[in-house]
Amino acid sequence: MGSTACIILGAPVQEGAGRLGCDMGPSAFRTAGLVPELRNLGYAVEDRGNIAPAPLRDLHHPNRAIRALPETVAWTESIAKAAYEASGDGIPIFIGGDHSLSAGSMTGLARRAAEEGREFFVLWLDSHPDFHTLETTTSGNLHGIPMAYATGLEGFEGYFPPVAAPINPRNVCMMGIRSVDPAERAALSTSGVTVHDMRAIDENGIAPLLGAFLERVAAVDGILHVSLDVDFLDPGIAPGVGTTVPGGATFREAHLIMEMLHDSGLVRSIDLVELNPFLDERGRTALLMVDLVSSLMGRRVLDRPTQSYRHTPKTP
Ligand code: 6HN
Ligand code: MN
Ligand code: MN
Ligand code: MN
Repeated sequence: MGSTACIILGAPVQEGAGRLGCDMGPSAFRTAGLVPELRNLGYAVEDRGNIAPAPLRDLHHPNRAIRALPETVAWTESIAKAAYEASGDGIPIFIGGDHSLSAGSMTGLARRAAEEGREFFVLWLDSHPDFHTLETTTSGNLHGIPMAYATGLEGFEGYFPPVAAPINPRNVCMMGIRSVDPAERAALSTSGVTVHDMRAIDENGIAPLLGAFLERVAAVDGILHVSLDVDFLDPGIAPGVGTTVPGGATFREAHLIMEMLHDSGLVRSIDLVELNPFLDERGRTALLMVDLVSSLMGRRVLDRPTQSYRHTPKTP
């Protein structure tokens, strides 16, 4: 990834979350030094500023729980467009913004991958699967729907933009899952999505689980997108998020994932979502997220790659 450009795209969407504050996320990522950190690693960095939502349309859904449908749809439209465009220019890094931004980023990126004739994969790092449809959400918070939408589940037609290239659920690997609503559990069980909950991480460790997935991506020369929700991390190290769930990934587990991802050479785009600076403590969550990105983009402790479960890229 060293010679590639990083394209920073701010997406200050907060309407998908249950509480306000994620609109300050892009500023916090910039304040925490994301751009200089990437430049220090040798990347050319282009910060394209913040995306604006498309014009609002008057939309109503029979599920009365749903909140901010026109706003979330408008953001999805504009983010998908920006994602599609940026993916032709370098490695897009979306700084959110709540997780509804991934409805746009993943569909725009998957469309690009399909046009290139490449298989699109997603590593989903979150305590939640975000696998609700518009029918099944009970909170009505639309940061709970992006994976269902991007994998082409039914019920979004007529509201959200049509999905040009639905992601194959078999190409999705979720890690860190520990809060699943009943309707999500039912939908996941027949979906083909690989779900590694916290118990799977406790019993196996990160390396074999992630290593097996990376081998699958590499085997077909796939394109890998990483979607990192702050609440994947344990609240003790990452308090700056509205949906904390106890028992999350440790500092060491999260860094190991990032280092393995870098060594794989497979990552082509990243979402950094759900950072809520209003809930953070002196910027520590923002700084930790930037620290993780640094590992993902190539910072090393020693001048050698990780020793095990290393995918050797076909072209050095
Ligand atoms: N996130 N499943 C819950 C809901 O309200 O639908 C939580 C969603 C969390 C969303 O993690 O981005
Ligand atoms: Mn109305
Ligand atoms: Mn999420
Ligand atoms: Mn989450």
